[in-house]
Amino acid sequence: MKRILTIQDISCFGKCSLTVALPLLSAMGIETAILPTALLSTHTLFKGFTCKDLSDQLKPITDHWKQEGITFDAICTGYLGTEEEIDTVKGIIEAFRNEDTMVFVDPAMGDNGKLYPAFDEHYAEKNVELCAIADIADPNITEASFMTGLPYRENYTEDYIRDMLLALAAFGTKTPILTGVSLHEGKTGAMGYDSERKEFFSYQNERIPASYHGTGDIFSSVLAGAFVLGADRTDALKIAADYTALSIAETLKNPENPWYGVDFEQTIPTLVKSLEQIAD
Ligand code: PXL
Repeated sequence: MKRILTIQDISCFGKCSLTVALPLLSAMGIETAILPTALLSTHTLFKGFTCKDLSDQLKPITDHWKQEGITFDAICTGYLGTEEEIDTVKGIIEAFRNEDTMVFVDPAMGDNGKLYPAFDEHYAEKNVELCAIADIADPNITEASFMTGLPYRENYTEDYIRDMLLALAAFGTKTPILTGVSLHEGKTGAMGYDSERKEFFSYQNERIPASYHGTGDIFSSVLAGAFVLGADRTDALKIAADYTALSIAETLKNPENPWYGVDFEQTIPTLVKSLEQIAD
């Protein structure tokens, strides 16, 4: 069985980060270790959330794992709290990485042209260092714009997305993947750039007119899981984008409290079935 380590906060209510990554990766048949970076009452778009920083726990926990000889096929990072924490997480990646470890970075820090309330531009710049050591980094256009300095646009051409991917690859990311990319009217999806083969790739599905918190976390977890299970980039993108869209459609059926997060639970059987398309 493959084994993944996922490093991000645990928001006790309001499905995102670890409460999304752990169930999804487990459902995909991947052993999942978690490293919670902070403990929040809810995600940060609720008013009055509590937050207990757990940064001082990261080194003792991972030192213990080292002593136990624990290894990972992949390491994924998501929402982190502070610039110092990014340094700690970089150290953990270096300590556990070997030539076969896949490193996935989702520099979760903003959406719709704005950073989340806990972050500023320095924090965004610091994320470049994390993306630089990633095999795959999957920011949305907002996050990529804050990291690359390219302007944030809601209406754009494919060339704008290509330029952004090349700017991300210039940081050192092997395969940057931009999420929330609409290349055709009424469609949305993702576009990536394989910097070793110098090839762009993309996947688009129907755009569902709704946007929820935690959608990026769903996409990132499933994408990482699919790659770890051996999917090629085309299949991984399709599996992650289709499952994200399906979960959004499911959430639309229940219009109350949309900020509670995406109703991904009911659609897990479809996710598991979709893994059959990964060639042996
Ligand atoms: O979904 C990203 C995310 C994760 N964790 C926390 C958040 C957010 C987005 O706001 O606040 C705590």
